[in-house]
Amino acid sequence: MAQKNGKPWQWKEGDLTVTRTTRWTGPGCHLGCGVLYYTKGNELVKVEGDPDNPFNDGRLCPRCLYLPEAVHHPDRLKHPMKRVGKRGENKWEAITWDEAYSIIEKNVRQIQKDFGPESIVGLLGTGRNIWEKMPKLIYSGFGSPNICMGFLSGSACYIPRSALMVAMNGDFVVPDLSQLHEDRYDNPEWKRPECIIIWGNDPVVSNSDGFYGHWIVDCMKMGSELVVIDPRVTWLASKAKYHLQLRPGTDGALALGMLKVIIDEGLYDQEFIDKWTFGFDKLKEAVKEYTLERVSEITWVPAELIKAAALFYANSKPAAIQWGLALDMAKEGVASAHAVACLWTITGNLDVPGGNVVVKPALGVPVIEPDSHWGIDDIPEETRRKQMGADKYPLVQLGIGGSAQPDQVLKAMETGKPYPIKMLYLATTNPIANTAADATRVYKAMLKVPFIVVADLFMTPTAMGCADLVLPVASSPERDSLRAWWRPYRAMVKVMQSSEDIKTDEEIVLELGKRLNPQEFPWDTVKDLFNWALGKSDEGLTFENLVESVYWWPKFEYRKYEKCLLREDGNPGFNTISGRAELYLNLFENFGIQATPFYDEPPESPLSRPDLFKEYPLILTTGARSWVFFHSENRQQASARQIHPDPIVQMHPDTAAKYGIENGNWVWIENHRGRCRQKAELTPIIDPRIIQADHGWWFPEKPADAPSLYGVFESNINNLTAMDQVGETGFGAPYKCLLCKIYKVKEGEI
Ligand SMILES: Nc1nc2c(c(=O)[nH]1)N[C@H]1C(S)=C(S)[C@@H](COP(=O)(O)OP(=O)(O)OC[C@H]3O[C@@H](n4cnc5c(=O)[nH]c(N)nc54)[C@H](O)[C@@H]3O)O[C@H]1N2
Ligand SMILES: Nc1nc2c(c(=O)[nH]1)N[C@H]1C(S)=C(S)[C@@H](COP(=O)(O)OP(=O)(O)OC[C@H]3O[C@@H](n4cnc5c(=O)[nH]c(N)nc54)[C@H](O)[C@@H]3O)O[C@H]1N2
Ligand SMILES: [Mo]
Repeated sequence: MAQKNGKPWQWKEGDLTVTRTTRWTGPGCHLGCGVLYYTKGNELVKVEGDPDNPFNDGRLCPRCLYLPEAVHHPDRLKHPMKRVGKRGENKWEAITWDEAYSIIEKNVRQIQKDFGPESIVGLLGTGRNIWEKMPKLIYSGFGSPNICMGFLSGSACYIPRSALMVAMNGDFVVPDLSQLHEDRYDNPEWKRPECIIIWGNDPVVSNSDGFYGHWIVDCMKMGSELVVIDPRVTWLASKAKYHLQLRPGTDGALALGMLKVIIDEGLYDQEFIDKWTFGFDKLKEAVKEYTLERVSEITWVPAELIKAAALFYANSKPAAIQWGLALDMAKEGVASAHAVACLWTITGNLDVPGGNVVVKPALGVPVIEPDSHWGIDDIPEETRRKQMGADKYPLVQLGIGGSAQPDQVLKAMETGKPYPIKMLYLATTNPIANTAADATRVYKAMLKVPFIVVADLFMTPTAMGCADLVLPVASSPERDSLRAWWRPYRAMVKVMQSSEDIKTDEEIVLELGKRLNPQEFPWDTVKDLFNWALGKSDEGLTFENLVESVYWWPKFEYRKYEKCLLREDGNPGFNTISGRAELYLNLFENFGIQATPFYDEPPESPLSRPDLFKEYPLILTTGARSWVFFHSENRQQASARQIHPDPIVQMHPDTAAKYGIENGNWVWIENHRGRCRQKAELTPIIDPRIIQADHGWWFPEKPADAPSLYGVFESNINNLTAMDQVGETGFGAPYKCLLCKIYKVKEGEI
């Protein structure tokens, strides 16, 4: 493969070596920005954005700029550790990797024999550098069909939207801000969207799901205008043409209302609908009841604003929608996502330049592409049928974003039914600090599981409280690896190693896999594994030439449904049952799930639970992203804590005044499940009827041993969230639309 970008990938500056490569995890991140690592031997001295990488164009966020502090942090785990005291007692013994692998191997074999491999569950966090590899270890190595996110109720992150996209289009769909082309905004085929809707997403802070938020800022500079749908006045909302400040959890109603406006005004693309979509009549029927008056009442957004935004979107050509987590974090998040996806479909913005385009893994290569089922074929059919939750939620069988349903895994841990859970293998997740709803319930259930392994960079509350074995993992600049989230393909090259006894996730997967099922792990080294995977494409890619070229964009095509590029049978159309983009979902109909989009009131809201609302009169949304933290990570870092020292609950000054709260006061946030304390930030950016609370807090500076576990239950907003309030698909959960009350923390309570 020719070097495409002309610049060297490594050079010397004085006594520093500079390496152009990709940063991904750990610590966590969803992107994979181009960086320049400045190293001196095994020291990472500084990190800069790579100005010659079209992905991020030299820009970086604080977490990357502060990376040397994270990598060289004294709290990094340095050796495999075996628990020698009781769980939570903080008594550990450093052991060798050989001993650690032997302990895992012994337990896996014993559980396979006594209970069956399905009694082992693999738990992952979000979008870190293991999603493509861990399944191979769980499926081919452990023989278990169960892998899911770390007790994330309803798999409520991207998976509800993914399930919808798979049913509706057979593939994933993303807004097209030129990121699929190496020449970016200069690409002759690309068009700048006239309108960009930002829906339940704060992209300049979160850069979520492989989407770099500043691409929106670039488009704004070139003239794109925004519609922002968010209960808070985010930075982008303050610059939007229309800001729809809705009640949390009512996105489905809003989208249905906008669809009705567009349909009533005849602003849909009749030709595209006739030729390429399925079920428009049923959609028309489904939106009828969502009149502007009714939708305005549900959502709190003025009717004329809903109408203006809908008209602006439908009249702009092209127009794109960038959506976010808030859609997933409603019980029927799948149905809300469905309504939003109907907007881009009926307006003819699907798979056109500057609209919402269909993306597939470019080359179908394991290890590098989002292919979370690498190894599933090694599991016998009989064991596969035992996937946790698949009997209750048939979509789980499709294996969208994992193969087990987290709420059902929890129930099995608690009850031993349908079969007991005997081992958890956690990599990239810290459930009791962050991922799990109902943190104490999950903690108690984990204590019942006899054998738990955690692979992490740092000791976490979950590892401290529950693990029997902790494996020390390498950070991003310490690992050779690969990265693709659609496009581009990127190499990550190891530039240093902070301590001798750490290993990369890839090494652990390979070495453990070789012990447990050698014929399925035939590679001698991780690089051999990468080259085997890359060799499966016809592009002449090798790990070595990808390192040298830094990145590689496979060609991207628009209107693929016309060009026979989407279906396996080689026909035109979409990769769905009808061959069309399905406004009415045949797949859902087949499983007895509602096939048209609908609105479902949050299970705990002023309308659905007026009884609860009397006692808990505020609406609680949680987890808006911080510039300096990735979920529960980075809390050890002085730089991050300087910017964001304490857990913050945002509230309007009028709300604060009502409860006698002043800026900076510690307050209790409470509902019928539990409470936690955070510091009040008075701000006019939020509606007085809503508060927004941080997620992911623990305090590395507080006592490690139980019951404190680094103060993990003190400020944990997931003391208030519930497991098992999931949608009819098994996906979606109301993490961002709850009820609560607030009151000041009394003196002496801290
Ligand atoms: N710095 C940083 N970046 C991250 C992460 C991180 O922890 N830190 N986490 C990563 C992960 S896993 C994810 S999933 C993404 C999430 O990133 P985003 O998709 O951007 O999600 P959030 O920041 O949680 O929320 C986005 C916006 O939704 C608004 N909101 C709250 N409730 C509702 C609602 O009911 N409806 C609507 N329409 N809006 C609502 C909030 O005010 C917020 O501004 O970020 C990723 N990127
Ligand atoms: N209330 C509320 N709760 C939420 C959310 C919310 O908005 N509100 N957001 C939810 C969402 S969207 C998600 S996706 C989950 C995310 O939750 P997770 O992805 O589970 O994130 P963490 O709990 O921070 O755990 C990540 C752990 O992985 C380690 N780590 C980082 N990089 C690597 C790596 O490369 N290898 C290994 N082995 N370990 C690594 C970190 O040190 C950290 O301890 O949280 C959810 N929790
Ligand atoms: Mo997420």
